[in-house]
Amino acid sequence: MSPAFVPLVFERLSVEESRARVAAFRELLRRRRSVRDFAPDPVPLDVVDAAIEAAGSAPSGANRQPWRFVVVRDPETKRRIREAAETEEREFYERRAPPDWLADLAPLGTDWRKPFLETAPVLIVLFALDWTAEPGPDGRERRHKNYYVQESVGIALGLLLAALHAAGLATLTHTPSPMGFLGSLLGRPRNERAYVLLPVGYPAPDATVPDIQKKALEEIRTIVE
Ligand code: IYR
Repeated sequence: MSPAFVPLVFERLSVEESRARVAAFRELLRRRRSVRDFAPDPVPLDVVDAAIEAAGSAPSGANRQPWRFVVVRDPETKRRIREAAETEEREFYERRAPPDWLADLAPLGTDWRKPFLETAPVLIVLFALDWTAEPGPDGRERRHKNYYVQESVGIALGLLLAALHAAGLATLTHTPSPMGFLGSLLGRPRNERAYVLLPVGYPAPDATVPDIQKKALEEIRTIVE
């Protein structure tokens, strides 16, 4: 089967316009911070949905779109997620984490307690799909493999963080380790692997963030010419 093609929709910008737009985008993204103190105020579901649609525009291996975004708003489910996450995190901070790792985390002021998992009005659990179950010719379930799943889901996550930030919402990129409890707690199918847990909401009025810096351009960019 030959693929169908359509004309590309593309607006070529002047260099001045490019500069202005990328500078505005950079300044917007520079104000994004990982937030751990949330206000309990609800967030509009349609805003979250639009951000998920933005994330779903990400490129992916063979356009297989190997992701599922589970939006948790139920307080009881959030409570159970907090309980399970804190059990794992307590084990991490008190036993599993090597001293070097704990030293690297010290400037962030984190510990095993995760109250934000209940305070934030929304938790988005992003699942990565290593394969998709499809009925084969014999009617039995067949595994259709996905490609570059880590890369694809990582790109979608980046777009989701940017979209939620652009919408004026705060997030935390939270990875309780291990995250297997999320699939069972949320009743997800076997092919879905928890990738990240994002509390989403408005920051508490007295929220603080660690005084940390991003690397300068000279530290992260090398030119070959
Ligand atoms: N998952 C733990 C520990 C943690 C690990 C890294 I790497 C961080 O950048 C932040 C935290 C926690 O969420 O506290």
